[in-house]
Parts: sequence; C-alpha cells; structure tokens
Amino acid sequence: MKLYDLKAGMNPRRVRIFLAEKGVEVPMVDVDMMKGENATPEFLALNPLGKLPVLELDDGTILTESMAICRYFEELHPEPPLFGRDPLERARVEMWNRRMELEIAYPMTQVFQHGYPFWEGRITQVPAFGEVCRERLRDRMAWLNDELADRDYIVGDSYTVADITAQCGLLMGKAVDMRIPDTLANLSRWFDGVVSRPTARA
Ligand SMILES: N[C@@H](CCC(=O)N[C@@H](CS)C(=O)NCC(=O)O)C(=O)O
Repeated sequence: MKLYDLKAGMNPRRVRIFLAEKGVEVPMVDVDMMKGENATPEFLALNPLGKLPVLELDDGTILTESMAICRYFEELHPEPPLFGRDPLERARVEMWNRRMELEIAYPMTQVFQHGYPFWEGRITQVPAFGEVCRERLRDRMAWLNDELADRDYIVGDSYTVADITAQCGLLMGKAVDMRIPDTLANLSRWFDGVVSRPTARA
C-alpha cells in the first residue's frame, strides 16, 4: 500500500493527521505540484482529477477522496474511533464533518484559489468570489465560536475527524490572512488545543 501525498495540501494533511492519531504508518510518495507531478500521465492514470491524496492498495486498487481513505483506515484500525462510537455519535460526526468541510474548509480554499497568483492559469479566478468567501468565513468562525462555548471538541467530548477537518481548514487561514480573531475566545482555545496535539504536524 502507498499513499500519494502533497505536503502543503489541506486534504492530504487531513489523512496524515488521521493516520498519526491511529498510530498507523503507510509508505508515502511525495507528489510535487510545483513541478506539475500531479498532472503527468502516470499520475492522471491514478486520479484523472489530478488531486491528492490517493491511496494505492497492494493489488492496484485506487482510493481517492480523503474521507473515503480515512473511513477505510477506520475500518482496518477502529481504535481510537475517529468517526464516532455509536450510531448517534457517528451521525453527529458525519453532520459536523460535512459542516466543517462546507462552511470552513471549502471557503478557505476558495479564498486561496480565487485571490492568489499561485492559481493564475490553473483555474478561472473570480476575485469577487474569493472576497465573498472571506465574508462567509468571518461569519462561520463567529458561529463556530458560539458552538464551542460549552464543549471541548467539534462534536462533544472527544477528538474526531470533524476536528481534523476544521483544524486543517483553519490552519490554511495563516496563508490567506484569515487567522482566527483573538476576540473569538472559544474557537481560539479549541484551535490552540488541537494544533498542540502530537499529531498536528504529521
Ligand atoms: N475532495 C478531495 C479534494 C482533493 C484536493 O482538492 N486536493 C488538493 C490538495 S488539498 C489538490 O490535490 N490540488 C491539486 C490541484 O487542484 O491541482 C479530497 O477530499 O481528497
């Protein structure tokens, strides 16, 4: 088995942190986007979308999508449970993970893709959309701050994949001038906690 990885990418980071939380080591293949390695015919044969992460199993089976890859490892290595411990908690983890993807991680990537020269020529940039996403993020950070007033983690009393998605999304804020404002004390407290975990730099 090998995991094709993009060191700076938010989604590959989600998988690396997930694996580190599980204590699972998987051989990694670094793909350098700056050199266009994710657009070579060889890589596109693995994932025609040219995106990472990609997991290749020993029999040649390919899995893409970071959450699909994480779910596969959750089944192989159930401890510690990162997708919930019972039916209701699993549903709540799903709910919050989706929210963290759609309300935090997605607008953060759009701020980057529509507002920075790195993406010129790679996508059709619409700078105004990047600005709309900045506004949305400010609103959603305030919402998440209120949500975290009475719990330690995104879902409840334990760290889950929803925290991983939120922390990776918000980590990107450093690069696009969308850091968590100091006034959002609950969100700042939660973020300081998750980025201090030993797995945070996986
Ligand atoms: N929905 C996919 C998104 C994958 C994705 O967008 N990966 C980014 C890195 S965070 C990438 O490979 N981008 C390269 C490109 O768009 O050219 C997942 O969750 O794995």
